[in-house]
Amino acid sequence: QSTQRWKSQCIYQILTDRFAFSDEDHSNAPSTGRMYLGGTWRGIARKLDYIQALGCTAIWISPIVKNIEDVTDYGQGYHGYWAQDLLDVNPHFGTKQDLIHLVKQVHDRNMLCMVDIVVNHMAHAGSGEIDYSKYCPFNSEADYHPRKYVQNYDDTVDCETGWLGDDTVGLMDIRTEEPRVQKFFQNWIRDLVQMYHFDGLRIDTVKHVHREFYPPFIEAANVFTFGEVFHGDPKFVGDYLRYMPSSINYPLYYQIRKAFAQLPRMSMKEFYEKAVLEARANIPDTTILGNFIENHDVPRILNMTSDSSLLLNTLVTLLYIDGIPIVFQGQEQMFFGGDDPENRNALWSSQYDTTHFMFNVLSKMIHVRQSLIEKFPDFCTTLSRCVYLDDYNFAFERPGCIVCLCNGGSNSNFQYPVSVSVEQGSVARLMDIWTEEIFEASPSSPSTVNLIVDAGLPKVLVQSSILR
Ligand code: ABC
Ligand code: CA
Repeated sequence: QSTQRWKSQCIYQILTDRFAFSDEDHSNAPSTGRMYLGGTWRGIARKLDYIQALGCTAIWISPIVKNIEDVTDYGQGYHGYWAQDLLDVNPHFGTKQDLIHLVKQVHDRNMLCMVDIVVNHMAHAGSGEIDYSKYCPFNSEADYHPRKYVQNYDDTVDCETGWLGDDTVGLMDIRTEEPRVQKFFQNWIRDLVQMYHFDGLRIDTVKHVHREFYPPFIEAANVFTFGEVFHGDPKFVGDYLRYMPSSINYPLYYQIRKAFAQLPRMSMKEFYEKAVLEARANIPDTTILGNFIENHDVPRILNMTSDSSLLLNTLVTLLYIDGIPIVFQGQEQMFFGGDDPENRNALWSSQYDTTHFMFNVLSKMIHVRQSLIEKFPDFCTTLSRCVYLDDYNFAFERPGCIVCLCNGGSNSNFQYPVSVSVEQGSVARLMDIWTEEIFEASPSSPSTVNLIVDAGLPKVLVQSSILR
């Protein structure tokens, strides 16, 4: 039932160092770069109103363990992925008490908390000799694979036993195939989840640990889990889903990029074939995947296209297509940074503006989604059904709504008929969530409404009772 509950969430991805300060906002404080900037767990707890105003019901926070303190050419471990001590927390983010307090605050609001974790590696700055004694618990050379950087991500052995990173920061690859190491991790995750009462995990670098590691690990964690399988091929990702409940949806991400954000844009017919049909053919349940259009590893959408219609279409896709939507902090303030670290700018620079146009657009879409889930309990488990498709338009139905996507851009206009299934005995009244225009379908079934797509904008039409 934990999985069922996760399916109905809208997750907000937080970079703990770059979300909020403990005590008050300093909108002019530094907000870019590769050094710690000062965000904390208390800061997150203080800003839960903001996240709830947006409509998100769960948060995903950065890895919590103590990282190496070195200042490297890639800066500091502000993101949390450069572990040194798995049994201690990152002092830059706060104390154990602060973290317990945060999760409690989250639960008091009936929200969920997912924690990011890394089992693949610890980190070492530079190419020099390694002082193993400073690592916990893996404090001997024998705990790691020999230093040899991953060359070929498509070679399983290289990918699983090689080191990520380079001579600036080497990610010391732990011998996760050894039973004693696995035993440690199983106890570690059980204790960690119990101590802080986390509701879910996001497992980092999934491709870099052999698959058999995961089932007993996830069983010990005993909470819902997304794996970060960084790969665009649904077949590749689907294979991992035999070992873990869910994955971050990179296959969908790449198709969204190709259809809306990169030139030449692929047709919506191809989008439907790849993002919907091919995904379903390879992934047992696409409604369980973690959908995103931005995260801390990829450029933001506005970095790839400046067309606001296309941007809005990606957001509508994120929120209404099969799967669990994940909003990355800053999306609601129209951040536009490119590759890391530009995509990781701190949110305080936005002054947490809840009157921002995009904050309100997103908030509306997220709240409508939540209302649909309340009214139609099968919303989250029902696959979208295509009701119209051409080169530039793809419309689909999910319980209580019809969603129209268009990738013609803001200079395009279209008109097309969509047949609406009319509930027995009643007349379907569909309302556009933006214009509140009503589309009435007559009881003769199937009946058709004529849709006008203005300026390439997406449409969300819901049963009118949803908006009341
Ligand atoms: C630092 C600097 C960077 C610098 C880098 C060398 O070092 O910040 O500017 O370029 C953490 C930090 C990073 C840091 C790294 C390394 O550590 O956040 O700032 O980069 O020190 C996860 C996390 C990520 C985290 C780590 C490490 C792992 O989300 O934030 O990084 O704990 C690979 C891994 C993946 C990892 C990702 C960053 O790198 O598999 O787990 N993410 C291909 C490969 C992927 C590869 C990806 C990106 O490129 O297949 O395995 O991800 O390098 C599609 C294909 C895909 C393909 C893409 C590009 O094209 O289908 O397979 O992905 O079509
Ligand atoms: Ca490994």
